Amino acid sequence: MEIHQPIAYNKLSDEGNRVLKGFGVIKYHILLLFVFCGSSLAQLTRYVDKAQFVDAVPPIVATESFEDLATDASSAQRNTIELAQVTISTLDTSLSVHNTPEYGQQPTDGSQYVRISGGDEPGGREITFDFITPVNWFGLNIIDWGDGTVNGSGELVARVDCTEYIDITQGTKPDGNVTFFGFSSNNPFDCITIYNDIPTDSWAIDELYFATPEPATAVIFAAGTLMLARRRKK
Ligand SMILES: [Ca+2]
Ligand SMILES: [Ca+2]
Ligand SMILES: [Ca+2]
Repeated sequence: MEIHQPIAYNKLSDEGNRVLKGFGVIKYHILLLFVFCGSSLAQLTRYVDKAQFVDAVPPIVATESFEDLATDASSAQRNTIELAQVTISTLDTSLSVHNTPEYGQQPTDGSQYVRISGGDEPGGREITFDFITPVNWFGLNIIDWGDGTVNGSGELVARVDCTEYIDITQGTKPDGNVTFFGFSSNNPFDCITIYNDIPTDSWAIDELYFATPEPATAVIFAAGTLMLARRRKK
C-alpha cells in the first residue's frame, strides 16, 4: 500500500527545515533526510513502505517479532523488555506482551505483539530502544496509533540518539491502523525513542528490524580511508 505523508525534518535546525520544506509534500516511498546536528551531518534515508525497506536493508538483519516472550494477562505489566540485542523500555510500567488482538492492537507477524498502554503520564507515551551494538538500519510496524480522541499535539516522532528528530505521522487514524516506520543512517546509532504525543492513546508494535553496516561495505570504507591517509602522507 502506498502511503503519502508530509516530509519529515529536523526540528532542531532551521537550516534543515528550510532545505527540506522546499520539497513540499512527499510522493515517494523513500525520502532522503539530511539532519544537521552540531558539527555532524547525518544522512537519513526514510522508508514508509515496508517492502522497499526490507529489499534495501543489508543481508545481515536482525528481526524481532516478540513470539518467544511470555505473555501478560493484562496491560501495563513491564517497563523493560530485555532481548538479546536490544532493550525496550518505557519510563513507567506501560509495556505488556499479548497474543490476543484487542482494541485494534494486533500482531502483524506471528501471534504476539507488544502493547504500550496510554495514560496521562508521560511514561506510556515514550518507548526507547537501546541497542547492544550500534545499528544504522531500523524499522518497525506501529499499530493502532492515533485513533480515538486526539489531544496533545497529535504527533508521533522519533528521536535518534536523543538528538535527531524525524516526524513519523500525525493523528487521526482508524482503529487498528498499521504504520510502517523505517530508516537508515550513515551514522550508526545505539538509541532511538518513539514519542507519542496523544496522552490517552494505547498502541502496539511488532516486526522490529535492525541491522549494522555490511562487513563488505565496512571493509571498502576502511580501505578507502587507508588509501586516503597514505596519499596524504605522500
Ligand atoms: Ca509478532
Ligand atoms: Ca484502537
Ligand atoms: Ca490506539
